[in-house]
Amino acid sequence: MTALAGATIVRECRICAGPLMPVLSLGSTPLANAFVRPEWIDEPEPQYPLRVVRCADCQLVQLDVVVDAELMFREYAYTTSASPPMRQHFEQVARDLVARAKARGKLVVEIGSNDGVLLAPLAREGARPLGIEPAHNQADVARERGLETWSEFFGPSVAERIVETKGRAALVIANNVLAHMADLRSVARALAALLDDDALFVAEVPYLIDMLDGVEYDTIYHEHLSYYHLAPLQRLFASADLEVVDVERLSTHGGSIRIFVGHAGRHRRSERIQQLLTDERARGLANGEPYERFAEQVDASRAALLQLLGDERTRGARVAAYGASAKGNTLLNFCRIGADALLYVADTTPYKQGTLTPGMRVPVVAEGALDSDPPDLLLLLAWNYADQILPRLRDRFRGRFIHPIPVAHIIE
Ligand code: DWN
Ligand code: ZN
Repeated sequence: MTALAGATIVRECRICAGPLMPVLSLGSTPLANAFVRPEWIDEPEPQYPLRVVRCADCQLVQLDVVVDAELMFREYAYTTSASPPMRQHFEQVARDLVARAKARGKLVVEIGSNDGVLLAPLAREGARPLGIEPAHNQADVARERGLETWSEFFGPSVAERIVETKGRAALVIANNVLAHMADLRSVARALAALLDDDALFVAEVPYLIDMLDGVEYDTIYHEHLSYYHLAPLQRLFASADLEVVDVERLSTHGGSIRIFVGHAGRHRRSERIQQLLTDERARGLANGEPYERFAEQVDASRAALLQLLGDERTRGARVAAYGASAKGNTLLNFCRIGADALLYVADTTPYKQGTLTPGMRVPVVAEGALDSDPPDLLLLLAWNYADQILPRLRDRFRGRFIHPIPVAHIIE
């Protein structure tokens, strides 16, 4: 490990300690959720190298620059409830998982519970939910809603305290948070201690294969330390005598997998595990070729987006963006698209409105700007919700959309 102010450079794989090989560099960027408030505009924004590497042994794709978790997650702009599709998604997740884990009346722990978007439906399904959420601002919102939440980073000592005070859990859930965790092996050990004998750990993580296929380079930012496929996850959980027993593919966040994990030997193992492992092997990830292709596609994607924006501006089009997502900030910074090219970014999250995007400093505004200052084109920075956003915005926005990936294209 090597020090860098506010960050650490790691030299070995976070799952198996194997050697790391380069995949792609996206330059240096500020933190993707570090929206700049007006009173901070004269302050420098810390930037950190955004470098993707892969393990030569277990093949985990990961970042080798790890920004301190305290800097990224204690105060957190991303508010899950601000995205209506995620609210619906988590209603369904609560119904399905409480039934599958037979968790009615039992302790269900959610790691990374944000503003309680899943804790609330878990309670309605009759479980006894406990949220673990390091971001004080988000944990406060959940507590105000009457949802018990501890403002902590999950790990062995938190697991121990939960077991001491509440017993072991029937179900532990971690959605879109395993990618944020640096010390994966101690998290796996903590899960082993927290799970009851026949309990399940269920996690949703963005899927590496979907990122590669969709050229979703914008999902790379410092919060996302790992870009998972199933094979390295299996190895991680085996290190704590846990076993991945089922897997599903999901469309959320540009393509994710949901893994089901239990104590080794306690559950029937789904055939879907072997199928997905076979598919993954057929990709030839170990020979590096898919990553070389990805790096070329990323450069081509940036060039195509800049060309399209340049052509439209030459024609006099007024362009704004929609969805001040974290991934949008990777995209804007990597492509160097700033306030000279975009009027604003409209977003439903009150916390982000009135700020500037990190790095490129485009003003973030409420959706009302689409009426008061209508653009001709909207660059979709939350393309993962295109199917929901486009029909909804049609009432108030008559212009065209730019969908930035895999290759920038216009949607009329
Ligand atoms: O892991 C992470 C993922 C899951 O969520 C985090 N590290 C941070 C976050 O990533 P993101 O910010 O790229 O996620 P979203 O969900 O794509 O962000 C969408 C943004 O767009 C939010 O700021 C909300 C906003 N939005 C909107 O303005 N109108 C979203 C919808 C659906 C809308 O209709
Ligand atoms: Zn490894």
